[in-house]
Amino acid sequence: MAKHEELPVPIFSTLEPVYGSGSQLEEAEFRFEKIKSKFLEVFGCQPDVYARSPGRVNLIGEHIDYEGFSVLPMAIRQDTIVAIHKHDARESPKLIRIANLNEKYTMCTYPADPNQDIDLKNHKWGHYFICGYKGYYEFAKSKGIDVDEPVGFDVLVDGTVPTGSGLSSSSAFVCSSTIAIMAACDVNFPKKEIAQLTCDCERHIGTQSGGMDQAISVMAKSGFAELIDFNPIRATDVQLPAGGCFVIAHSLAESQKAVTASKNYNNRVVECRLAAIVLGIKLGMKPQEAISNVKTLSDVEGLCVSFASTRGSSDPVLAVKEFLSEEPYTAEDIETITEKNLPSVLGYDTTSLDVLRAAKHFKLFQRASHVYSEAKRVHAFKDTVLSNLSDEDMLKKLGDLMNESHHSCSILYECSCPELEELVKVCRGDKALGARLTGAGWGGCVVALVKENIVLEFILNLKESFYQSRIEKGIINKNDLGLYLFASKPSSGSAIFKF
Ligand code: NG1
Repeated sequence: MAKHEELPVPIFSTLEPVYGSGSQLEEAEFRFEKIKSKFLEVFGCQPDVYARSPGRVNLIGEHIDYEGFSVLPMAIRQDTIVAIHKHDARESPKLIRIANLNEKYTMCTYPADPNQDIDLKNHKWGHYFICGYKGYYEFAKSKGIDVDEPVGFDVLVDGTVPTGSGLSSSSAFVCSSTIAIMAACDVNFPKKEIAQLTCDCERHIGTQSGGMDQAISVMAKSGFAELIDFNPIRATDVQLPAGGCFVIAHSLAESQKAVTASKNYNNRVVECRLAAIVLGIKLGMKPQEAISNVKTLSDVEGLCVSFASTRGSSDPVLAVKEFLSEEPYTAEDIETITEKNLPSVLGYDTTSLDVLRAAKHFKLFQRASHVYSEAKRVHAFKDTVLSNLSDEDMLKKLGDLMNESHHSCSILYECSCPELEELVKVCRGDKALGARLTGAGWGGCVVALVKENIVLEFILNLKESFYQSRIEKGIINKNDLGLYLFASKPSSGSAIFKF
């Protein structure tokens, strides 16, 4: 039997396989009816096909996917649905019109040219669909698929993943867009190829993303978290222990990842790359060899482990401690080691040049220490789940690993913020076994591991101790609390609906 990830995205003619039964199914039926009638109202026709992709919560393994290390997320039930109608080749003008069920997002219109540039300086919500559109054409071209002349598309989007929350609303949108375009063009591919393709698509928005979010959104399986490996992308089911439940709570600080990329997300990608090159050189590579061949910390992990073995250990952090300075590096400090200026070390890549312009210094020791230790925690998490420990002990150990991960994100990677710190503290005070920021950070959500039998009490306490004052200040509406604070079970991945 073909492996789950080798199969194409499933095509369903009813909602049950994805939305189950009961109130969740009723909600989904209502939602699809609304999408259908809004589509008719805006575009005067019915959608040909619908695609859905879920958001995700990362349980452990933060900021290491772009360094080539495995991560452990699960899909959540909140998702993005994209309804699409492909125009006939004779119709003109050939435009892509993208509307949203939420009227806060006004219609975006783009030409049908798949080679168009995305105007990154003028950020618009519709850009995420165009990421999928451009990426799909590039992929089809690279596979030698005969794509017809570009035509117009009418598109309606409805998303329930809270934006800027670290739950990857952006990937849910990019994945559902790409899959909707594929479905409208009558093609489908193995999920693992779509996971890679959608990761490449999302980079058109200007972030040097790692691939975790797209991989879990496309390949998730109901009831399981997934251990995601990269190069090549692979997903292994992880059955979480009984008696535990993950609660997701929004810090109410919105993280604007694409807008702050040069100071935050892309800055860390560049710092890791520089740390890897410096380690490579210190561990015996010639500067030019390291610049040409070392892209990520996983590329020099072997060298670091060999060094550690001379000290009777297998921990790459030993090499970090030996060869990187705790003091932040200036550009000049690094250039002395690389014997080349940083723009050339980074291949004059535009997003990296933006990082260099915005950075005062580079914390190579701290970033590399986080990445190697976090990569180890992911495997410790998976090994704990597979161990013979009792459910009780297993949950405690998983909680400890989540707490350690948060500490590392906060202190070494500096991707937390005051609201996240407060919320993590409140969760731990309210009997969470572990709590950590999830996703890119700098705002967004916390994920807390809680015993199933106290989930309701935990949520009520959190409401009192974190959200009530914010409701009173008018930061959020009391009736919207369910969007910001909820328990989640692992949901299923992308799907296509043709009714
Ligand atoms: P968010 O911003 O939470 O969707 C981002 C990246 C991930 C990963 C995490 C940090 C994108 C689409 N996603 O997630 O690949 O690097 O940060 O672990 O950029």
